[in-house]
Parts: sequence; structure tokens; C-alpha cells
Amino acid sequence: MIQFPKDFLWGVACASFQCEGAWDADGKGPSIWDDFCHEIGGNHVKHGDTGDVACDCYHRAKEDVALMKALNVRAYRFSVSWPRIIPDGDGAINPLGFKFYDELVNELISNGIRPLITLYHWDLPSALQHKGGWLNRDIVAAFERYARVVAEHFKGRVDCFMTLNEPQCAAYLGYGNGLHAPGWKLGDADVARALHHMALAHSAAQRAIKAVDPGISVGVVSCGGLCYPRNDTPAGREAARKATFDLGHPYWAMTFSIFLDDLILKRYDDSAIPAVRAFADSIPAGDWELMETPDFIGMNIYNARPVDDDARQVREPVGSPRTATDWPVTPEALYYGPMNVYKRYGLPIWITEDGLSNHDMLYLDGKVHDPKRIEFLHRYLTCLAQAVAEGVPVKAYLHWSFLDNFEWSDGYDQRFGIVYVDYATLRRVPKDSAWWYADVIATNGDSLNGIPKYYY
Ligand code: GCO
Repeated sequence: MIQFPKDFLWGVACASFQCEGAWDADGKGPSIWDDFCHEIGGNHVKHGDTGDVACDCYHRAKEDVALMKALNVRAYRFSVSWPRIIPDGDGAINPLGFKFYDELVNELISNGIRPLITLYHWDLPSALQHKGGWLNRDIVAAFERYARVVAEHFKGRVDCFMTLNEPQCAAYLGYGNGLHAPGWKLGDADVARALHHMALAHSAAQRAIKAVDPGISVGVVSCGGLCYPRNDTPAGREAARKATFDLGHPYWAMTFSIFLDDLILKRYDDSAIPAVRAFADSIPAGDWELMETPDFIGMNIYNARPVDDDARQVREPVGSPRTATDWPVTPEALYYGPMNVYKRYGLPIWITEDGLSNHDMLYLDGKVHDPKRIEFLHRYLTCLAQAVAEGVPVKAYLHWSFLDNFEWSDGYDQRFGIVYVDYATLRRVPKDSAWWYADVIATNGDSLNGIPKYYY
């Protein structure tokens, strides 16, 4: 029997650069993602797509919130764009910076939807990048100030903040392999340094937010490769746990442990490769005392990889299902992922993102049929319920994403929304999965018992 706790929070998520558009409206400064998309000959984003218009959420707060309400959504995780509020990152505050967010937050509250703010979802003010971005330790103080300004502004209206989204991607894709803005390609020590500054920035921001109102809950949103056992035996489970947190491979930066160990356990895992170990040894001892344990860990989970009893990665069963991004469909991720992260850090867990990209299209009947998304979610949520049943304190599930949106270097090709966006007209069309999810929310997960309704 699938059951979720009575106060379980069901919602949807998105991020400023991916959906807002209005890239230079009302005094906003440029961000590294504006620069990355606009760079002539840069070729960083598929088809040369940009965030200039995106889903135009900036001008559609009322319409979008009304749609969320129609879909029974209880919480909306969105991010604030730092360069809207402080155009150069650490200078003057833009008087019009909060215009859109005020409208959005007020609409959400008056429709009974809880606003959840992410402070940093990758759109760093360009001026800070020119000073070294996350490699320059001064960014910690700039982020702390920005966090305080936002928390003060929304005092009494927003009771939950997430400081950083996926430090791992921001550091590795931004400063390591250069696939994301700012597109720098540096070595292991610099990637580790960027991550460490993010841990300090989270901590300083958490202190600043708590000083504004100690009742606000503050989390951090993490990602990383997750593993599940090919053989569900005690040995297989232990191997999957070990492989999940291992730092002894080229993708060490894309693990939950590289960020959360530094922040919460105040150490680096013994498995770390020599470059990371050397960086860890260079950290001033006083830094560990600056680390603030978050109130909860946000996990962005899309898939996991199978490992054998020796913690070695094995291939997925031949012919396994995949998504449009060519990611494997592995519902086990929502069982083993929260389970292992909870065992290691002992903190409440929020699923802050989960979902899939699908080749959705508007059908001739005017609807968007996406049975694959329904099937995917049904299976993933069933596994999440199992983790909850076994005692993992999972408090929320925030589906990625509400609308189709700008998928970073993949531009608009990947459709992650439960609501279809017709980019030519910006019209929103709820997909079948949106109505299916509305039913999951209305029944607090009870509708997951049995075979899903595929809506056509
Ligand atoms: C990320 C982000 C989202 C993505 C989503 C799908 O992890 O990249 O948090 O912005 O759009 O994860 O890839």
C-alpha cells in the first residue's frame, strides 16, 4: 500500500534563467548565462538558443499561478535572479529588482501555494565573474549580503530558502569541463576550490537568513551520481552505498559527497583522488568552524547507475528504457538515493527535482499526450514511497518541471514540463501528466495504488 505522510509537500520547480525571459528588463544586470548564450561564435548552446524570452514567466505570474492552482500544486520552488536584485552582484540594489518576485509571491500566497526560494540557480552577475566568480573567496561576502537582502524583503511571506542549486554542476560544468557558463576549463584543484567557496557561501547565507528570522528553514540543493545494487542483497546494497560516495574517479566533482561532506561532515572522504586530497589539506583549519549544517538536504534525482557486489559499475539490462536526453529510466534512484544520503548525513530530505525530458508534441486533438511521463513518475514515486515507509524522512517532492523551459546547453529541445509551452505563442497547454499529477496531489499519493490512468 503506497502512503505518504499527511503533511507531505507536493509541488513543482523551475529556475529564473530557464523560464523568466525579460533578460534586460527593469534594471537587471547581465548574468554569466546571458553572456554564454550571447557570445558570438561561442556555440555553447544548441541552435544558438538564449534565455532572452524563455517562457516569458516574468510577464505571466498571474496566469502561471492560476494554472498551478488548477493543478492542485501546493508549493512552487523558483529561483531569484541575483542580477535582478543587485545588478553587479555586490553594489547597489536595483529598486525594480523585486517587482516580478513580489507579484509572484503574492499571487502564490493568495492562491494557497507555498513559495520556496532558491537563491542561486546559476545566473551569476557577470560583474562577479569578471572578478573570478566562485574562484574568488570574496564571493562569500557578496552572496551573504544578497541572501540577507532577499530574506529581509520577503520576511513574513517566505519561510523556506534554498541557498545554492547543484554546486557540483555549477563548479564542474562551469569551471571544469566548460559545458556550462562561464565555460572555463580548469583543473581539479580549481573545481574543488569553487565547491569549497560554495560551501562557505551557503553557510554565510544561512547565518544571514537565520539572523533575519530564525524560523525560516534553510536548505541546500545537491546532486550527484547515485548507485543502486544490481543484486538487491545486503552485500549489493553496501556496494551501492560505497560507490555513491566514492571520490576516487574522474567524476569525483559530480558526487553528493564532494559538497555535503565538506559542509556537513567537515572532512573529505578517504577515497578522494590525490588532487582533491591535496586541496583538502590546504584548507585553513578555521574554515570548518564556518560551516553551517542545513535544515534539510534538497536532492535533485533523475537516475542512478547499477553496480555489482564489488561496487563496480555494470551496464543496465539490455534494452532498458531511456528518456529523450538519453538518461536511463531507473526508479530505484528514488529509493536508494534518499536512503543512502539520509544514512550518511542524518538530515530531512526534500526531493527538489525529479522528472524527465520527453519528445512531447501538441496532438491534433489539441492535447499533449505523454503517457511515458506518467509511467515514469508512477514508478519513481512508488520507489520514493518505499523509502518513506522504511523510515527515510522525505518531506517534499517538487517535480521538475512545471513548464517546458530552457535546458541549459540543450536549449529548448528538451521538454521537461508537465505543462507544454508553445514557444511561438508562449501558450501553455497542460500535458496529460499534469492532470495525472494533480490527482496524485489531491489524493496525497493514494492514486498511485494500482495501474496508472494514462488519460487516452
Ligand atoms: C540541473 C538543474 C535544472 C535542470 C534539470 C534537468 O540540475 O541542471 O537544477 O536546472 O534543468 O536538472 O536537467
